[in-house]
Amino acid sequence: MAGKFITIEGSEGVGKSTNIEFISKYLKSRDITTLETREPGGTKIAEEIRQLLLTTKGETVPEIAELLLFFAARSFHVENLIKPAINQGHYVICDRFSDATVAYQGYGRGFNIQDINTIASWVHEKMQPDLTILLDAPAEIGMQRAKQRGTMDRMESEDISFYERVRNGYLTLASEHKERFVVIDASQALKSVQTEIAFHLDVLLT
Ligand code: T5A
Repeated sequence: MAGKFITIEGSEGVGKSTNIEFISKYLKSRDITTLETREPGGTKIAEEIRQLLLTTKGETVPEIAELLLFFAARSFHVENLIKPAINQGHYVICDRFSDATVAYQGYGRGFNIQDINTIASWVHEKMQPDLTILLDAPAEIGMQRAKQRGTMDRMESEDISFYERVRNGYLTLASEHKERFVVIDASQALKSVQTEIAFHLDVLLT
């Protein structure tokens, strides 16, 4: 039996990594085989592209190069890891996917959303997540949490207005794709966030 594809999205520091761990444990406790992965990254080559994306090496990173590198990494990830794992019956839990490109490079940087959707369709055709959990919180809260956690990478060094556009972009995506998106208030206590996540996982499993 084919598995499922669950993505977790949201701006910086909203709690994606923390909650992927929770989702994985929750599903495993129901005898489901899971695979946790992330974007950019997930395979050897995609992780190398991640390093290129999150640092500058002293060069300007053209926005178009950034956009194409996210999709290049995604192509390796989809073909070498995500598709084979789903076909083997795993529940793949992925920290970000193409919605992140729409939110960050589309709403954040200003690339045309339809152009991004066209590239996405070249990279993964009609493949979409079965469930997308959007952790939503004001940009200041996420940035504050991310700062407390350690040093900031290239993508975490934008003005606050950039992350506000990203947040609004995600909320727009959620309203346009209600069939797969659930929005959870990530500014609440972690326990409340996880109670809501468990509810939506139960819906997916029924
Ligand atoms: N990107 C990515 C694009 O621009 N386009 C794309 O197409 C893709 C795929 C990736 C960067 O690349 C960009 C987006 C990103 O800028 P990343 O490191 O993978 O970078 O992603 P980040 O969002 O930067 O991941 P973070 O690790 O910063 O955030 P998380 O995973 O959302 O947050 P997490 O779980 O590490 O939590 C942060 C802190 O908050 C606490 C945690 O304990 C932790 O200390 N926390 C809470 N505290 C209180 N209450 C809660 N409810 C809490 N939940 C978590």
